[in-house]
Amino acid sequence: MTLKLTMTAIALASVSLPAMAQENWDMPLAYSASNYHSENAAEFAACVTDGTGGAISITTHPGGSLFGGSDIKRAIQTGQVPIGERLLSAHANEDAVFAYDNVPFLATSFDDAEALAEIARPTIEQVLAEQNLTLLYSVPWPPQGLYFKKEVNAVADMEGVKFRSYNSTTARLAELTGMLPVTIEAAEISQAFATGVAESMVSSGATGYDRKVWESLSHFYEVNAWLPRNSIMVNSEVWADVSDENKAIITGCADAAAAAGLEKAIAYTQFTMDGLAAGGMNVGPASDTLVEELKGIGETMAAEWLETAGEEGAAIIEAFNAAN
Ligand code: PCA
Repeated sequence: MTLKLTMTAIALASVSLPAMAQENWDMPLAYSASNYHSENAAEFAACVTDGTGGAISITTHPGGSLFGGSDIKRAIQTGQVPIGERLLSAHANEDAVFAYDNVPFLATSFDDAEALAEIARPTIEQVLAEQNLTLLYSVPWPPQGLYFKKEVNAVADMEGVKFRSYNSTTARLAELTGMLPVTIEAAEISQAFATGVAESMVSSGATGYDRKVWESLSHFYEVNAWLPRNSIMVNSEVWADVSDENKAIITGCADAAAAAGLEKAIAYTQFTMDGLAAGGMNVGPASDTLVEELKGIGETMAAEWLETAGEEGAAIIEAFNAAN
């Protein structure tokens, strides 16, 4: 009797299966599983999987395990994966406007970073659309500060230091401060610092904490230079095939993830700075001299960005300044 019932259930299930299209979406992430961006993406994935009743089931792959950070955007564009997360500013070589969130000292608080992202969003969406990508949501990193393995009180102290960069803006910062940039993904930095390939970086307390950089570095200077963002994008052809009903569910999950991600970023800021200090690092504000010098360099970088980002870039900055 039981067997018969089970067999009937199997028969029914197999009859009804073809009618219910089920898709599995692999979602590559570049950062460690314990980082709040990755945790947030996992919650987003669960929201979509539950919300669509399993019709679209998303599986996250953190830590660069499916694709490394530098390959994720192309993988989504070309349909190797339907969805993924990427630090868009690392693609400023494709369109300078992608680095709007790396203009030094433009937006230095979470509130300002959100306002700037809101203003830039239509432009970013348009550029992404031309690349077969649809933006779902973006989440900020905490404010960017400077890491060293020695005390640094002025730009002169940075001369010749090997500097880990994560995009062209950070590489340019290294050049303008006399350092030697080498591009390394976050997933690889613990090793880079341990082996001496790099001995400095600009990043958040979050990334230093995630990668336990106190094992190699000694100082974190709060600079609040900018708050770069991770963007979650879906392949536009895949998106076009999603039913209107599921699109609404995914967009709802994306809006919730944007809000939750922001809250997580804010909470993670102090938590990770405390964690760096607990690991033995000197954590504190940069000296007045260093801040002044960095602001001068920041002006140069902002002017350079405006030159390459053209009218679209200028319009974003003007709208932001007008609102602030
Ligand atoms: N962490 C990322 C990007 C910005 C940040 O805070 C990184 O260092 O790669």
